[in-house]
Amino acid sequence: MLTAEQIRSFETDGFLVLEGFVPTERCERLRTHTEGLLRRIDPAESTTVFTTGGTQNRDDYFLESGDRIRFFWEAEALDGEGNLTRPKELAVNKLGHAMHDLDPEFESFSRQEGLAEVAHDIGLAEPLIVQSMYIFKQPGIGGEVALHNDHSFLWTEPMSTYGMWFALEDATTENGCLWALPGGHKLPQRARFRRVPGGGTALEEWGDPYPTDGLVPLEVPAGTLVLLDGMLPHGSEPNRSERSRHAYTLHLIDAGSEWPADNWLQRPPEFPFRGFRP
Ligand SMILES: O=C(O)CCC(=O)C(=O)O
Repeated sequence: MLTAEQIRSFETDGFLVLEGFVPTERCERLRTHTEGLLRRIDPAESTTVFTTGGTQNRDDYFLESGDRIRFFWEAEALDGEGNLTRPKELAVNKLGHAMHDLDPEFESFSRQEGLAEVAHDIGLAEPLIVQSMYIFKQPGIGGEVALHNDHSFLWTEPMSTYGMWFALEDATTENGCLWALPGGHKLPQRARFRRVPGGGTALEEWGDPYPTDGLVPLEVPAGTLVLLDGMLPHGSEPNRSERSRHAYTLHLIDAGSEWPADNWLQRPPEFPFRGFRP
């Protein structure tokens, strides 16, 4: 699926941009389907917001979402009492984290032709999809995603975490595209997010912060697939523009690696992680 040159580029940079991987009509179909899901959510279900930065102590509503489909609000969409200040469709930060196993439309997008081959080409002998997220990056209030690597949040022994990030809309520096540090996947691990005894989670950090010199914007059209090494520092800026920047992500690990019991995301034994086969 990938050429030797593309694999070399992924290994050198820690990311690879594949424009035109998904037909734009398929992106539009997923966006329309998700609009339907948003229409059906009940805002009374939760006041949980999703922001990054700080110690990231997540609540049970978040921690129980590994085998469900839950929604998380933008911080700027709620007032001091937790009331929505805008229509719910323009207030959700993201959906997560098991759409790929629970919703037929997401399931077929997540297991579309070509992805198993791509996962194999970047080094996953037996890929498992551990989570999915639909990220809205709402107009005006889409929150920043602080510079991080995905292995900090989805830890395996040894490191076998990879991300597949699909642009469902054009992503530019105006509406909060991804930024990445080419070659930064070779820097040492410097953080780990995990469940802590007594409940909740914490982000432990050590060593030097990631350098920000050398970060590059990944401005990509809808239909682009961006592959991310689990060690690669990446993030995105707030969206202060009038245009949304919808994206869908899958995170993968290798079945041969160990998934620690204190990772935030846990599945019951009767609902294990699955790979790309339907
Ligand atoms: O879409 C974004 O803005 C950030 C997504 C991200 O960092 C991730 O999926 O790991």
